[in-house]
Amino acid sequence: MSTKQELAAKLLEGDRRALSKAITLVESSHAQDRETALALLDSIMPHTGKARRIAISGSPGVGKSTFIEAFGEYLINAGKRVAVLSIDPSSSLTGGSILGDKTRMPMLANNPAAYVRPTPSGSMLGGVARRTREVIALCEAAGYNTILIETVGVGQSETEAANMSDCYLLLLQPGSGDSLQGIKRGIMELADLIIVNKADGVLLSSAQESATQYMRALSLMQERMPGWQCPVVLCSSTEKTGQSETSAQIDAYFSHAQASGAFTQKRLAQKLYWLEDETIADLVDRFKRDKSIQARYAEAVKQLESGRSPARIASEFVSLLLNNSQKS
Ligand SMILES: Nc1nc2c(ncn2[C@@H]2O[C@H](COP(=O)(O)OP(=O)(O)OP(=O)(O)O)[C@@H](O)[C@H]2O)c(=O)[nH]1
Ligand SMILES: [Mg+2]
Repeated sequence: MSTKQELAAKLLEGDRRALSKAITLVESSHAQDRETALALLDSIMPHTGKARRIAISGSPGVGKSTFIEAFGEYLINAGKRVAVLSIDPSSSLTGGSILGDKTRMPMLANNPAAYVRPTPSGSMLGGVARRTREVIALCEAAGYNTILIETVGVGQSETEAANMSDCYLLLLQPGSGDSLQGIKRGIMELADLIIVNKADGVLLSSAQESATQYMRALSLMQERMPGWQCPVVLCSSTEKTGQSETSAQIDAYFSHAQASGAFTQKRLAQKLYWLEDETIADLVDRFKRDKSIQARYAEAVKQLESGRSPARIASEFVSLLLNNSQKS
């Protein structure tokens, strides 16, 4: 694969090696790779956007990876091609949990109809989710029509996942009595579909009880999409029950979103968000890489010590950056 065109052509044929190579390219932190990555994204854009993008969220240990393995298998048996990605703010620091996920998803990791994204190599610049959007586009261009995005269930990754998916699945634990108390209302408000996982064995009756509680709580919340009352589904990812009900609810969700226009609206809003976020992240990258700004840093520290306003120095830095980019 010597040229960009060849890489794009192979990617569009669904070639896995080309997809891996393209992912490595967009995740590269080398400034010189960025232009190639952008050109690749330009050429594949017309072939993106047709997949269902589904976020899978829930607190650590709730069973997200096991759910993805079971549900992914169900989807593949129904003729879908499934790509599995993860948003993990720790991945660039620790080597990532997706390595672990590959062993937790043995069927998907070895199935030709599935692609489990490898651990991002090296540290990624910018926000945690920045490159995941681009990886989604690459997977879609390679013919994956269902994108499952696992999030780690904490903080920023939740909103990032909601910002790049069409449908947000929240996995919850069965729990008796006051199980609702531990769940942040904000997270529940993001959900388009709630799945009570581990509805098996000794946990089955408490799962049923929890489902009733969640439904009651949801009925008091505002609908996230007009006309869509977030359903609650019972599921066992280890016993492989509840996958067809999950799939039926997702189908119903997409039918409703498409018929009402909410789907198109959301996709456009997400593209706008992508544009803004990427503009800011790109500016930050350029700022951090700019040699003349780096050269002025030591001097700036001295100026701060002698009482100069940080706001003034920041404004000078920005002018310098803009002047430099005009020259280049
Ligand atoms: N009984 C039962 N156990 C399950 C089920 N799904 C997952 N588990 C178990 O729960 C544990 C955690 O599962 P994971 O799939 O790794 O959970 P996760 O949410 O991906 O965890 P993190 O990625 O670490 O946040 C494992 O021991 C699974 O075997 C289920 O449906 N029933
Ligand atoms: Mg996991």
